[in-house]
Amino acid sequence: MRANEIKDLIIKGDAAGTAWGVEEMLAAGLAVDDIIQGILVSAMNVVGERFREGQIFVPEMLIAARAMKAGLKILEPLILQAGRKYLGKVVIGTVKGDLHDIGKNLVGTMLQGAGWDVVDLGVDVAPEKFLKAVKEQKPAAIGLSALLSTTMGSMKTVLGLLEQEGLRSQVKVLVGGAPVSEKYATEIGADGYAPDAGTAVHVFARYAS
Ligand code: B12
Repeated sequence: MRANEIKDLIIKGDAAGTAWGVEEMLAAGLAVDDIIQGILVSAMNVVGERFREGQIFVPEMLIAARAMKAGLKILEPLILQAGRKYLGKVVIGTVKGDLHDIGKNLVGTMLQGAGWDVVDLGVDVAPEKFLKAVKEQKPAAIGLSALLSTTMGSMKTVLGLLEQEGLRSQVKVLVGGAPVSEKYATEIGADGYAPDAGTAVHVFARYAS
């Protein structure tokens, strides 16, 4: 099977075919990162484009997401087997009103593989819930994910709440997700931004204990 054929399986939402294709790519010696970026993420970008152009709708996007998750599941043990030294604790979550979790999950898995203890608050996480987690878990950093331009504003609310509660200096705040940029991160006063999970591992590493 070729990379493009697997991309087509993801776009069509064939989860079993995707999983099988990813296994075949691994057996052929392709690196995990290349499978993620070159095949899985690339396929989801096509799905996003087609949705934007009105060629497909939410149900198709949803089954494509399921296929992508099936592919990632095959790769997960390989990402986690790294077993490096303990780096500290991070809290991650997708912001309020936002249900996209593939990117957030991938960042979480890669951070775990790098040696972080990852507390995942899930999706649609209210700012108050991030605040509560900072108080209770005392993480070195929190990672906020947003995929919608209508929900990314919630990141600023989280930063404001931390400030208001006198906790801002105790925790680093990293942001990411398709509509988020380095410029936006600076604008809202976040400590860091990463465009993908691989870069996120490097950015979080700055705050390791
Ligand atoms: C799959 C998908 C869905 C699935 C999500 C399933 C799931 N469980 O996640 C479903 C069908 C549910 C969905 C719903 C919707 N979606 Co949608 N979706 C997508 C799609 C196609 C792929 C997203 C994805 O998984 N990408 C793959 C992952 C690996 O990439 P990623 O998420 O960007 O994450 C990487 C980086 O951003 C970064 N990162 C992510 N988070 C973080 C956090 C930190 C701290 C750091 C450092 C880095 C980081 O690292 C990640 C890994 O490399 C995108 C298109 C796209 N190209 O993004 C549209 C897209 C995001 N969706 C869109 C829209 C409009 C919607 C809906 C509003 C549609 C509707 N009319 O109902 C709803 C909203 C639902 C809601 N309330 O959240 C638009 C958003 C437009 C905008 N700018 O606001 C997009 C861009 C499609 C488009 N081109 O129009 N969607």
